[in-house]
Amino acid sequence: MERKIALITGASSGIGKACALILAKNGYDLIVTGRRKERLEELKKEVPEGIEVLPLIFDVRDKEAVFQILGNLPDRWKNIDVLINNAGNAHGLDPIQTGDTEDWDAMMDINVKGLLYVSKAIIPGMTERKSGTIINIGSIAGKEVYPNGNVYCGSKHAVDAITKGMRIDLNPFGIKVIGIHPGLVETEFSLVRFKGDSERAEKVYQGYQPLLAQDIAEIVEFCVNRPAHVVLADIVILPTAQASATLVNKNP
Ligand code: NDP
Ligand code: 8X3
Repeated sequence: MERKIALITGASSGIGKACALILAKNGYDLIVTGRRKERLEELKKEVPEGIEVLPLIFDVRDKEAVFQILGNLPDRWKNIDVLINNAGNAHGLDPIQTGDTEDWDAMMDINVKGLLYVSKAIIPGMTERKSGTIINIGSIAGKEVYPNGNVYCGSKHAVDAITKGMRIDLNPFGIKVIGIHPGLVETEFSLVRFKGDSERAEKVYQGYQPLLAQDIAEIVEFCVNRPAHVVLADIVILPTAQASATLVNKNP
């Protein structure tokens, strides 16, 4: 029997990388994407023997590159069973009145439009085969809004709405659409949000036990191993210390 194929965007670090590795352990061959080629080449060395990995280097904002690369996959890689739309980040944490338009562009272009472009490239194969699973990584920021989170929260609310829309439109094709919405996960996320300020980034995860990327990967593993008639449509996962987007029980 042919092995299943998963495509994970943003697999060069954090949640995406953990998802790639756990799916490899579950026997999936992997298409892994991101901008950092060397990271994706490294990931190839970490998968169990026999698992095949195809790294694809592109920026999800680059519509032409997305369609050119994903539209011309080698035949062996065309039948994607699981798509994980994970690539994304926050850029800045500023009040709306002083927010930087470049940060706004980055968040909307990567988190929302990038997800749409990749999905548009992959969905036709799924509708044709009448099977597939799409997992969109949203956020607690897509369920709630917090101070200075304005545009990032907007981008993740969009991901939540698009996920629901995908579930409705793809329902006649038997395609599962899943939204996973994590709270605080210790990854490179805050380092990117705070533009390389590692001291500020580390503080986000101090004084409590944040989620680990592996925790999200285990949810993904559970989702893809459900029987054909079961879809976990919408999942919010928080660290035990986090009660809401803004309430974290630090140093109890
Ligand atoms: P990381 O910064 O560790 O990973 C982000 C990934 O996205 C990287 O692999 C990066 O790859 C990729 N990426 C970013 N921008 C682009 C781009 N323009 N084109 C292609 N790939 C890109 O953060 P996380 O693992 O935490 O984030 C993964 C997802 O989880 C994001 O959507 C984030 O919003 C979401 N999330 C994170 C939470 C957290 O607390 N960490 C909580 C809730 C949701 P590269 O740089 O190589 O291109
Ligand atoms: C990442 C989690 O709370 O920083 O989406 O928005 S948060």
